[in-house]
Amino acid sequence: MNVNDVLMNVYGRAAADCTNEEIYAALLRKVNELASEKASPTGKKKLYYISAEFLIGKLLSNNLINLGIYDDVKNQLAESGKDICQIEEIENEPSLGNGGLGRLAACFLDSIATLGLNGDGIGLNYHYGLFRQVFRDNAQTTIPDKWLSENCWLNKTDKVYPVKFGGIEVSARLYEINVTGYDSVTNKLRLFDIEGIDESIVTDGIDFDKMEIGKNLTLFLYPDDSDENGRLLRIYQQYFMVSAGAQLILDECTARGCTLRDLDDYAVIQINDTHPTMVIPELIRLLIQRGIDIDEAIEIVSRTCAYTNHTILAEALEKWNISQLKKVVPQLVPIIEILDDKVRRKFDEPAVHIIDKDDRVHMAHIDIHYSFSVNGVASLHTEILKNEELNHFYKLYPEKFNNKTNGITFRRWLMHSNPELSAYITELIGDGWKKDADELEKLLEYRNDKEVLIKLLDIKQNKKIQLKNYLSAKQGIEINENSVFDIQIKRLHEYKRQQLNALYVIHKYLEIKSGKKPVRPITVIFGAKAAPAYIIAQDIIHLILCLQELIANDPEVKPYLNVVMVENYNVTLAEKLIPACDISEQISLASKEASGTGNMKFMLNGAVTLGTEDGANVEIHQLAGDDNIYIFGDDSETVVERYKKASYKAKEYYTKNKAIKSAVDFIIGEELMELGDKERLERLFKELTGKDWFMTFPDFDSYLKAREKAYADYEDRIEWAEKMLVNIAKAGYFSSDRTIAEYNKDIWKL
Ligand code: 26V
Repeated sequence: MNVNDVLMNVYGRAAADCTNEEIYAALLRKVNELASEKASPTGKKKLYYISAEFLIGKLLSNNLINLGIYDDVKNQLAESGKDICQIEEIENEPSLGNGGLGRLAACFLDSIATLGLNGDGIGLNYHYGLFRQVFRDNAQTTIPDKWLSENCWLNKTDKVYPVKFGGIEVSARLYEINVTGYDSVTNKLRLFDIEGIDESIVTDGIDFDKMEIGKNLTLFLYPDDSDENGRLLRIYQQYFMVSAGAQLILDECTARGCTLRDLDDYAVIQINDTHPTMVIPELIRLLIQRGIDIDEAIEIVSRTCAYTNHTILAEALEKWNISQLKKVVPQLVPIIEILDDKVRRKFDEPAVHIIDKDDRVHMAHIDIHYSFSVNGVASLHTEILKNEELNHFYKLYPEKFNNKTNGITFRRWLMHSNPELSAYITELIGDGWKKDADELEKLLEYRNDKEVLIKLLDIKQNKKIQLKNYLSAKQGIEINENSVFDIQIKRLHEYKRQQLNALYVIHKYLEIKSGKKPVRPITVIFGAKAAPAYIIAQDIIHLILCLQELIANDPEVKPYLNVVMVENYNVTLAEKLIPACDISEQISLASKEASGTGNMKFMLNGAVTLGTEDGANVEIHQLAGDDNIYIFGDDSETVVERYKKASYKAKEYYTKNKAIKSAVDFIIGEELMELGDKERLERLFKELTGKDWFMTFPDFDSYLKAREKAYADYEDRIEWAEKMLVNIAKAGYFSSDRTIAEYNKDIWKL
């Protein structure tokens, strides 16, 4: 592609005479064209990956990389005095996801296309996505995040499907985003939107009239569901997505020659968590409508659908009341009742029934009984599903259960976010790793090569300086590039235990105050959004922001400890933070984090993990080896036992352990009370000392010890660089290309 030709064509001016906005708009159109011209995979069978979230991130650079023209375009722009990074800044990031689950779906689309597999994503086109986070008075506030604009990657199609709810019918318009594979085919992300959407009904932050389904349906991702109308709206959204999706799937399959009875030869539907579960009864309903009897329809659909579980947290496993479903999707209720009835005839055990004694429909139970595959997302997670959470189901259907350890796309999380490291790896071992990530192991040859290790440290330092400059320019945050960067970025949830990290910060603050200074300054970086209705999560953000302010204004502590919480943490920020990280905080309560994928991104970029034996950390530990990771805390068996026995008493740890008591008391001590909100700080204090449901205290001592050990080891720079190298070399397993190849071999069989 000749950039100047493209621009001359559109504007009659060359790059040097165009604004960054103009260049972005023209490149977007041209790249979209090039992506569309690429072959699409063919073949009888097609995968449909249905998900309420696709956290795709910005697409310009990603597409340029996958089309193989990134360096060329970058150089051409540079010759005209234009910086591709500045042009990237113009693009809005679509916030079509909450966190890991949505980002995983995006990595998967990239790998599906890269492997040349015939598979599209199906989801929703939320106009405002997830909220944009703004800090005010040391607290999170939320505003709409308008990402759609004239210059975005969404292409309108002329396909429209009717979707009927109890009482109202809407039209689902299909939009598409090209998904480019790396040196491969182009697939599509298909997003449905209602025709009558009305952005003007949003008032006061992210509030809107939840009753106006015909106007609000696709405004936000996961609107606050703390009230009944919010919960109903989620059911509306889910049904809208799966009904339009099911119609699209049947249309496409019949066009390819499917007779419906052989649907599973033409389609495989991967259900991403329980949000798209209604696709099962909806497909059954549509097949019945087209003349197939119900028993056969159930068989056909069960052979076509596969389910992925992403969490064992009870509160995240969706259950809808029959009364809610009767209101929103009355046509599905008789089908769900028949599905439940069939289960009851076969199995007495109430734990596996679909409709429970309180008339609640357990969505995951529909998935497990009526799909042919059930998978967890990391080895430990799948074992816990089989032996604990879903044990009743595992006993019924052992053959359905399988593990697919998550992965990440190296195109975005190394080639794009860390071109310096990427180029150096290629210099050392050639570029075969870009297609076969296992080749990264060739780096091990250099683990004792001082010159290589020094170069790795140089690259890290460079990324730290880049982050420093970025945060300073964009958020007015100042950090010291010679400090150790210790980073925890992920959704805010008590099970992820940002509060444990915050207690460490308080502990360190008190140590410094008492004269014990760290050898090297420490920068603790947080990034996290909290659900608006999740009060304790908001309180934890408040605590961190208060600590940030307190420390920034304390000349005695400031030179040694810096705490910063970046605002509106998203994919774009992750791309800047991860390459600059020294220590990756993965400190969830063992058994609770299904997998984690940030942990893999950090590892790939040469950060060393400080973590519990949870989720994919277990596999990171096995691969990196004891010397190249800092593991602490109770293991999942201990934690599961402690929950079973209900034996945990936070108060006992609080009264007996001096370090815990001092750190926790500080939350309601005068320094923070002066700065912060009394109600919030007191509530958090009470939650920790009275309940601490995610067991922060039992792991506190071992966390301190492991973190101090990591900081001490960091001082031997060459030995540390070897740890970095081993982590990078062993990260190949976490390529989503490997994960997708496994899905295809074991489940999809495309
Ligand atoms: C959802 C909710 C919604 C209601 C409030 C509490 C709550 C807590 C957790 C969730 C998680 C939903 C599923 C999810 O996002 N799981 C994440 O999936 C990632 C990809 O597999 C995985 O890496 C993360 O460990 C897992 O938490």
